[in-house]
Amino acid sequence: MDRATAASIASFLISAEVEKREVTRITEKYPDMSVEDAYVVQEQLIGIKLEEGHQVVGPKMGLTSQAKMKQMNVEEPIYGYILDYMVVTGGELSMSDLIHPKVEAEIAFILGRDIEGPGVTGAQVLAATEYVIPALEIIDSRYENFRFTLPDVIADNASSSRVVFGSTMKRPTDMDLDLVGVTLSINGEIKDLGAGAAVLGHPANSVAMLANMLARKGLKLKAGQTILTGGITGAVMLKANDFVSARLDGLGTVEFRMKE
Ligand code: OOG
Ligand code: MG
Repeated sequence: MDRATAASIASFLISAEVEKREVTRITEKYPDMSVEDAYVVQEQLIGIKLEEGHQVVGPKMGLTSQAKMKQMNVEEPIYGYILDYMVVTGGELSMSDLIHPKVEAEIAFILGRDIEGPGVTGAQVLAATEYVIPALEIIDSRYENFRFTLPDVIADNASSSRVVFGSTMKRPTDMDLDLVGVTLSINGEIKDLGAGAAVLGHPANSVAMLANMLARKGLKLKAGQTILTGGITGAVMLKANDFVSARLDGLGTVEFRMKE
């Protein structure tokens, strides 16, 4: 796929996001788009966002648990980027700003030092991490019914849309992140649950994999970045007036309200 085609696909996906409408998946028109092509589209998409004045909060991992891979019918983890305008403050989101949002509970890592692959291990990630915090990620695939192939979802910046961070900050070495139990509730009813180990055995392994994937492009994780490690629970569909709350053992609660 040439750069011009990649750039036009990136603009198309951004317009779907901005106009809040679902589009047909890219691989319908470009069945040969590879995973590698899709990351070129994603790179162009992020490039456009940066030109518009947005900033990267950090890269994120997606499809890192069996629950998520099964739910979305894909077989390997992917990465995308969280940008500054996606971070929700004030505990409220509007349904009218989004297409067909879903929510998932995650653990986020705030890096104290750069991490550069290849060959990064989970232990190295823990040593380079300043804090871990709880997060609710709101994903909003630009594709009809969240139906996509691996290249489609990569091109679409891994369905990134919004994120709510909790306020509990813990040193990652002060807890067993694989054993952190998580419940995801909507309007007081538990919709899904899991443990940190759902994410590649340990959420630090997700950050390590991310560093190693970025290394293939000559990129690294940077001190100060906040990194989402991937949904521990499956993603749950949202509707107006939902009150969403996740509890993570030792990491407190993170919540938000979905307005009309
Ligand atoms: C892709 C987004 C994946 C995660 O945590 O697994 C993701 C999707 O399911 O639409 O953010
Ligand atoms: Mg996610």
